[in-house]
Amino acid sequence: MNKTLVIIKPDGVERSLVGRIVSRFEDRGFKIATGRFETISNELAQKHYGEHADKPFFGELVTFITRSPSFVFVLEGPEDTWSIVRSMMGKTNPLDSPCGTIRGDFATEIAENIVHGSDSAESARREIGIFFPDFKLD
Ligand code: FUP
Repeated sequence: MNKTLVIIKPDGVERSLVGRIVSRFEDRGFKIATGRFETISNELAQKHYGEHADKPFFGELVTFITRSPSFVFVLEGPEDTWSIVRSMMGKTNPLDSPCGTIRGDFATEIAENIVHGSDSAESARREIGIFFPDFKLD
């Protein structure tokens, strides 16, 4: 699997960080295969974050991700691109993320951690299917 789903979340778009974040991925050698700005609907948010439906932060998470446009895109690179993207993002909690990672450089709060990236090849297939159902995956 050489593609992954990345979302620059509402906080990243509101703070005008899209160009700087996309540049990091392009500098690394990845290509944007498709992408768009989109205010994520409640329905898509619930589907995308379905694994967290029973967590105490779920309501806040859905409210956050739907509050204004995100930049949602498919990133293409070498095999296991999802894993390289995850290492560039840092940890879920920005305070645990080293400088040099996206979350370590741009965020301080777990609830507003700037970026989403698929966490496995299976998640990448599932999430690309949710946001770009017509996108041809090989
Ligand atoms: P990640 O894969 O790093 O995006 O993290 P998770 O899938 O575990 O969590 C999804 C999102 O839920 C995170 F990006 C932020 C939010 N979250 C919280 O707000 N509080 C938590 O304790 C854990 C996650």
